[in-house]
Amino acid sequence: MIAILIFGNHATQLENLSCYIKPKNYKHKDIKALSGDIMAKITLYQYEGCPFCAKVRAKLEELNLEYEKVNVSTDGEDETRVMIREKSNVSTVPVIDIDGEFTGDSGPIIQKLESMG
Ligand SMILES: N[C@@H](CCC(=O)N[C@@H](CS)C(=O)NCC(=O)O)C(=O)O
Repeated sequence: MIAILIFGNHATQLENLSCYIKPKNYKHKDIKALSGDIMAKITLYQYEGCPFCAKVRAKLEELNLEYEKVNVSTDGEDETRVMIREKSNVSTVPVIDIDGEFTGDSGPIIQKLESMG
């Protein structure tokens, strides 16, 4: 059994130790957050009522990943729609941007998120 006392700056040392202390059922995200790493920036381009988008939102929440939602226009010629189509090569929503890497289609998006969890 190891007892750790935290006084002031010693909290930082504890954060560093988090690389080695992996509690049961830890999530990679928790360890990254504890160790002070920068989390991936995730933006989901979606329609609120789209079932494929709902599947992706559910996965993001299940994995406890923070993300920003952008509700896009139904107009395929809208500026944001054109941008996500060009970057993902997919003309439907959902499209996800993970640190500048765009992925479309709920199946591949979910696979990608699971690989990060
Ligand atoms: N196979 C795609 C299907 C996605 C899809 O059909 N999305 C609809 C909205 S629910 C869409 O974007 N339709 C074209 C449009 O509204 O411009 C996926 O799983 O993500």
